[in-house]
Amino acid sequence: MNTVYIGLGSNLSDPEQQIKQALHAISAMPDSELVKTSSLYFSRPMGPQDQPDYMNAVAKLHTQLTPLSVLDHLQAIENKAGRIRKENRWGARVLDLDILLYDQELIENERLTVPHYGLKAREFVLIPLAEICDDLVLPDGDKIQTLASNIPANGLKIHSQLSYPLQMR
Ligand code: ROI
Repeated sequence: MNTVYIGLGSNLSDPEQQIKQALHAISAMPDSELVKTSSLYFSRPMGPQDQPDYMNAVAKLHTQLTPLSVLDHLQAIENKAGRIRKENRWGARVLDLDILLYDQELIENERLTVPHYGLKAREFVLIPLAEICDDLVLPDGDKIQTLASNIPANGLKIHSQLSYPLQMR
């Protein structure tokens, strides 16, 4: 059994619903169990500011799938949501699903870098991670609680709870 943390983000096409639907799809992944979700957060865009605010959340998954198989499933969920790949790397997106951590593994290949390269610089990742796992330690020994309490919140705020099992509209 492996523990995977997934970052979810959306700023187009009803972001709240995109994130709820994505969590529902993640909960249906084979050989996996969605064990915890953070609150749903409002966040200011990182990168170009001429795009809508984001909704972000993180989820904790137990899985028997390999990292690349998890990635395949997440990309299929993104594609189903209408995500167009090769769009502006820093631009608005319907749905972004990132593998943040896979156990304590360090993964570096052409499809995947874990821990996620942006993890330590993103308040919309660190603060929700600290919410659901306050004793989490990164592979390099950094404590999530320390990182989360030292990063500027940049307007990040809780929008609503994501109770699980999810209430689908
Ligand atoms: N900014 C915020 N606030 N949330 C995101 O999920 C997000 N995702 C991105 C970029 C464009 C870096 N900015 C973001 O990919």
